[in-house]
Amino acid sequence: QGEQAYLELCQYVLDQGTHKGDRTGTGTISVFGYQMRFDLQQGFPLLTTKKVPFRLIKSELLWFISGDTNIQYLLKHNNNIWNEWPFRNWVNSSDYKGPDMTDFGIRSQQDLEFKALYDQEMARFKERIVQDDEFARTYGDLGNVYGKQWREWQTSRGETIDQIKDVIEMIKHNPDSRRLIVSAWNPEDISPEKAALPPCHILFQFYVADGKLSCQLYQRSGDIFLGVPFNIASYALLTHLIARECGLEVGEFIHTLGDAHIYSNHIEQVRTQLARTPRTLPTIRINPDIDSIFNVQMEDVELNGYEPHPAIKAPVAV
Ligand code: DHF
Ligand code: TMP
Repeated sequence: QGEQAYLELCQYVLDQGTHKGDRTGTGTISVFGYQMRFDLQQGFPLLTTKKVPFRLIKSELLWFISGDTNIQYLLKHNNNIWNEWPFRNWVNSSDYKGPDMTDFGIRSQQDLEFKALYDQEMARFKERIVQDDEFARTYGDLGNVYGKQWREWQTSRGETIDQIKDVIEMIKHNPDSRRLIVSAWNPEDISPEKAALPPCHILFQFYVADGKLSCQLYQRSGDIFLGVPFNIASYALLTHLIARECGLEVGEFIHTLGDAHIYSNHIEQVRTQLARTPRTLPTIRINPDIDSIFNVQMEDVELNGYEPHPAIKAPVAV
């Protein structure tokens, strides 16, 4: 069963990982280079050993596919997973006049009084992003992140490339191609001014054999407890959507990780999860009337038979 591959990764990093500092100052246990395989015929790989909010994975993927990079879309879908990064740009800007929010990620975990202040500023920020389009344009945009790179890659000649549209055409017309690739990593675009967070899932490749579509992702950096469960389900869903559009069955999702790490403040949570027994994987159903991946709406993707263990909370490292 697919979930086992994830639990083995967790155990492997706990057993074999080295302590390593990181950009956020949190500290991690980390390994370099790891691969998991998920047979998508065996069920949809949404973890059952903790509840993973599929609704958030779905709206994030539809946001990428639409080419949008502004968190206003996510907030309108009640999705808060990307708030911290544009918020950081806002509180570091000269327009921000509120209380000092330096290192809000770490401080809000250590200082309850500060956390109350942070929660209040974050609530104000979110409200303004939703209500004030002008403010959202300036402070809600993550820059050159997935949506932009997938749908409107900027070329040096000032043109744009729609990598998703192109790869779908290639899968339909030249399925044996060994160049079925979408890349999100552009060395020109990784400076903090151009992207709030340089892409973590950098490159993916499709493969067609025996009427089945497989997908392999290279992820340069993986937060094993929080990000990776989302990433697995997100790419599995993308593979389902593209397979359906191309008249193919689903094959495997292969997840290749570079720096695979467990943050030091997630270790207890990982141990709790490892003590649980995986359940039957859910399945997904995509509305058969959908003619293009670009027209998929939230209600067109339905998750069935998901009966996970309870959610496990953990702070996200900013
Ligand atoms: N930074 C770090 N340090 N780790 C990440 O996983 C990460 N992921 C990003 C952006 N930056 C990141 C985008 N994806 C959550 C999951 C995925 C994600 C961001 C955040 C998260 O916090 N998940 C919670 C539930 C959150 C909620 O219910 O709103 C979880 O328990 O899965
Ligand atoms: P980094 O840019 O210093 O590698 O920090 C990014 C962190 O976010 C790192 O812990 C990996 C994590 N991450 C994921 O695991 N999955 C994701 O989809 C994203 C956006 C981030």
